[in-house]
Amino acid sequence: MTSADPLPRLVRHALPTLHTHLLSPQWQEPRIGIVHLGIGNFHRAHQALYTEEAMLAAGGDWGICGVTLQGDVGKRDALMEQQGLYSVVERGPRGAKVTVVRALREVLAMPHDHASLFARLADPLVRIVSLTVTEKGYCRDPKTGEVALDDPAVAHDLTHPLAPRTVPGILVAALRERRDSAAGEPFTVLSCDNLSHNGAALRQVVCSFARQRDPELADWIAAHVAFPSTMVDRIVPATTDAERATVADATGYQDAAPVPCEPFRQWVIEDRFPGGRPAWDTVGAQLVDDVTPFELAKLRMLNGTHSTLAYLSMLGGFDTIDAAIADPAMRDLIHAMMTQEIAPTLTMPASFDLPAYRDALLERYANPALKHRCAQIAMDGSQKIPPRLLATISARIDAGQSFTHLALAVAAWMTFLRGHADDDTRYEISDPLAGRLKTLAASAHGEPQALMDALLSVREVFPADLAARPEFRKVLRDALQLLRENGARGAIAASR
Ligand code: CS2
Repeated sequence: MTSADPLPRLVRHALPTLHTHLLSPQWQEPRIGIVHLGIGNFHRAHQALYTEEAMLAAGGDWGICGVTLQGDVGKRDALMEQQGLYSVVERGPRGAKVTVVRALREVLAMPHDHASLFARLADPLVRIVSLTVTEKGYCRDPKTGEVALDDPAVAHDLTHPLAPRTVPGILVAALRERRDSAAGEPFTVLSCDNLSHNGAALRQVVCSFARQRDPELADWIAAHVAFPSTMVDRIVPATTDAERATVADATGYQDAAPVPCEPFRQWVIEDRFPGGRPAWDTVGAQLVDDVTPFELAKLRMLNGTHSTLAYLSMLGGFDTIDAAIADPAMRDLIHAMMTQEIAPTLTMPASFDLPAYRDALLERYANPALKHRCAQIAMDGSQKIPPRLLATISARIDAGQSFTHLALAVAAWMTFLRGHADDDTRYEISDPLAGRLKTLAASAHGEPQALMDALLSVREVFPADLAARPEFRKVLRDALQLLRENGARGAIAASR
């Protein structure tokens, strides 16, 4: 081969030459036992790896069929040309570790592969349907927790139940088939998104969708389908050419879809799987009765500070999380926010060390190799702000305690919606409510009180009772004023 020849593509018959990049040389191709909706980077660097390790440790047919719900045939084809193989590039302070993952057996793109997906979902070998579809994928009405009937995609699925496009529509159609099949056995539905009480939240959305058309089916789902909650954690940025180059150098193969991630990972799962599950507990996942304390700690400590870093950085001009946390004033602010405002709202099992959890987070953020872009975390703020920041603020107000740092984070999001940094650099706002939020923010012409009044009226984000609380309004207004007068960097310095 000359240097101009392209590298061969990563495919299964190359595996024997790749043993230094495999978790173990032994491998028996499993049949598909899991359908995963939302085959993004997170799943591929987290649950898919745990699942491969669990199969290596204890066997089982838990191969994965991954589904993209956005019609992303490019992603499907890239992964299928590699027969489902892809590499995880773990980037730590001591360099990169490349692992080729084999657990993914099939990739489908909805709506194109509708028939194949429903054939899979009807297969009794499929005992788990897991999801990473981001907050907006749940089509939830934030006021009631039920399916959002005013969402046009939900309305479509209710009138075309055999051609669903939404997550609740797909799950209900598949569960109906399972109920009516000879075995009559459902699958377990496993939400792996960053929502509070993600299993219960998904159960409510699915049951309320089913109830619209078929109350008996809704009752059957409520009685027979398990929706365990989980807390998932691993920082997984978007793929760049750097990963493709790292994989090519390390393996000599071309991987069109590698995934970067940090070395750390954690998974806490409620152990309710009537149809069985991979032996995730043997490979580091914690199987517990109640995931709530872990989920709240992660959402509030990690995701809450991540969003804070993201919005302050978009205004103040830090590109990546490691650059932001390297700023001493920003680090002090995030440390103080976790120590003084977030940690006291959490009730953890005795063995859980919150100060150590905080320090580990700060160290993870400082990872210089990861290059996690703030713009990525800043997406979908309308979905992320309530569980990550507002729930903590409500808990602080209820306890009569201060929340100035948390309010600064919300103020930074509101200010971010104007669409430019303090130095006037423009950026895009990516959010399901982007159009409305941008119009509301623009109508305030930068005036703190007007900006606050306009955005607090968005009920999808701010519950009426919180938006009306005088303590909240006062502290938030002061934070908006601070940002307006000093810019983000000045506000961060003033908050130390
Ligand atoms: C991040 C999360 O993009 C974001 O909003 O806060 O994806 C975060 O990296 C993960 O939840 C870490 O487990």
